[in-house]
Amino acid sequence: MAEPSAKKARSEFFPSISKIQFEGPQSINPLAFKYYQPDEVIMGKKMRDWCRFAVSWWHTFNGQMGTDPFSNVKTHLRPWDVDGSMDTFLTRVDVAFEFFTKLGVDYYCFHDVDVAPQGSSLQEFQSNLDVISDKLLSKQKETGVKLLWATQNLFSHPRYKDGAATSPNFDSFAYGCAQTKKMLDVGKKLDADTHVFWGGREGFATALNTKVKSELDHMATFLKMAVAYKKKIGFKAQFTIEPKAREPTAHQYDYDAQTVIGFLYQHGLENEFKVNIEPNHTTLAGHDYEHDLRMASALGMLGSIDCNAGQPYLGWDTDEFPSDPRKCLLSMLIVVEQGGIAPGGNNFDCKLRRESTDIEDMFIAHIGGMDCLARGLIGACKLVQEGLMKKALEARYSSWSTTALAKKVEDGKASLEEIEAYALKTSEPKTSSGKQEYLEQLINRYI
Ligand code: XLS
Ligand code: NI
Ligand code: NI
Repeated sequence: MAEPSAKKARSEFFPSISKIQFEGPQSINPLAFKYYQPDEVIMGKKMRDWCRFAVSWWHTFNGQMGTDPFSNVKTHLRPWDVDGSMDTFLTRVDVAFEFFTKLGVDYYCFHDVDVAPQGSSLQEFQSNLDVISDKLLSKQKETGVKLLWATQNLFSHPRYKDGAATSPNFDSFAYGCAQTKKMLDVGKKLDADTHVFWGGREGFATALNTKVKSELDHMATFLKMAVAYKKKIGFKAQFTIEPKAREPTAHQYDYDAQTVIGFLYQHGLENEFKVNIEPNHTTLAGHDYEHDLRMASALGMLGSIDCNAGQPYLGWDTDEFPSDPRKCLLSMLIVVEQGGIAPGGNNFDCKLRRESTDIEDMFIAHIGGMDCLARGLIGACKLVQEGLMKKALEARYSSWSTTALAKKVEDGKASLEEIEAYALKTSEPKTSSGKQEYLEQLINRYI
């Protein structure tokens, strides 16, 4: 397959935009950072290493580009979106790396189908991926931009209409395995830090036609084979599963963080996978924005973040750029408390609104998201360093550290009988205030 012409490869796709600079919180320039200073060290780490920002290929370069459930006609018309040829896909690599470099982002992520045309057979798709990944590799070397994660799209093609790892059709399952194997090879070639498994259509529309137990067992087997292959080829990436409660199926298996973590333990996969949390999915599960980040982190399973936001008035996966400082503070607080997010990161599984049609909006959206999370990081570090929240938390649980029997309970060495004896000789418990309003007021100090 021919490389794009030298003229195309050299040309600038964003000629009016130069490298985005930090101008400080007083700046009103939408094309400048107000908070994000990549090399600024805060609590022992550079901001870039706390945040590990990544651009998502599918929403930014060739996703649905302004389509929504009510129109598949694109509103984001880009000059490089010529056709479905290899030439167009190769040009997009130049577009993408110019974008990453000007934005100053260290990572990117993609699905197989985002970067290469599928052609008319699996063989053709694989060889297209070989050509494209050669170019991605040389661009990575040239720019220093790295791959946060790659994944296989096992949900768009009609063969996956009933799922892939949980398909009732074995051949669809087999195609899903082939795509996965190939993407593990590509991930290794491009030195990806993690590898994401989003279940896509792993779930069911109705239980009336579904062998639920067999499907779940097939999914576990699929994941085990992926682990085995990863080890065989010496691919070091952290595997993650991305939970999602709804969409596309009415009943998604990977409902939320705790469901996925339970599944991993059930199948002895808890040391092989972590979770990639998308807060927009968390809200679809009926939880608060940062709930799954909190649960996953508390259980030592938070591996990476698809940092986006939903639209509560719509109730579907709208993939908006994060712009709420309170939510960003609470998310970054979890990252700071667990000491970082590496080898995962914050990838923008976010898309411009259908109405946002200017090319510069691509930059403004990412700058806004990066800045909002950087601001959250700064606030979170201050909150942790000042220690007031921790003090309130410790006070609330103090009886667990001041009572000898409580320690025995935590060590799993106490019996119900001895606790009964303790309760019988202890006067009515004096509980303390939960201090929710105080803490809500306190949090606002760091936003
Ligand atoms: C879809 C998911 C998807 C994953 C990657 O809702 O968020 O974009 O992040 O397959
Ligand atoms: Ni996602
Ligand atoms: Ni999503």
